[in-house]
Amino acid sequence: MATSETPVAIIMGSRSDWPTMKLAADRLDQLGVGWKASVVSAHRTPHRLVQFATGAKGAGFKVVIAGAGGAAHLPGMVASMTELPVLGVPVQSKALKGLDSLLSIVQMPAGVPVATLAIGEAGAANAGLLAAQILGLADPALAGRLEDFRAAQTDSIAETVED
Ligand code: RP5
Repeated sequence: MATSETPVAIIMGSRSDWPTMKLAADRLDQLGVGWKASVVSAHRTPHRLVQFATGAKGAGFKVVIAGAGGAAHLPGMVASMTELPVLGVPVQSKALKGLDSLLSIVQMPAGVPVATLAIGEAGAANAGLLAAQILGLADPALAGRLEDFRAAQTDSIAETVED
C-alpha cells in the first residue's frame, strides 16, 4: 500500500534489475520523494503484474517507474492497466546490451503511452528525476528542490579541462 509518503512505485522484472533501478531510488531519496520497490515480472509473475497494475492508483501511487530487460514487456503491460504515468527503463541485457529492452519498451501502440528513458543507469537515474518533476508540478517545495538540484549540477561542471 502506498501513502502520500510513497508516491512512486519502482517495479522491476527481476531482482537482478535492482542495481540499475536503485539509481532511480537514489535520485528520489536526494529529492525527498518516497518510493516503494518491488519485483513484478510480466512473464514469471503475471498475476502479480495484474494485481499491481490494477491496484496502483487506488493504492495511492502517483507515478510508476518500471524497469525490465530483454523481452521487456513489464512497462507496457502495466501502462495498459493504469492511467498513472508509467516511466519505462530499459535495463541493459547481456545478449544485446539493452537494445532489445529499449525496443520492447519504446514501441508502444498509440493510446497506451510509456515514457521511455535511456538504456541502463542513465535511464534509471533520469526516471527518478522525471518522476520528481511530475510530482513537482503539484508540490512547490519539491519543485524548489529540483531547481536547487539543477543549479548545483550546473555549478559542478567545470569549464576548464585541467586536472
Ligand atoms: C527480465 O529478464 C528482467 O527484467 C531482467 O532484466 C531479465 C533477466 O532476469 P533474470 O534472469 O536475471 O532474473 O525479465
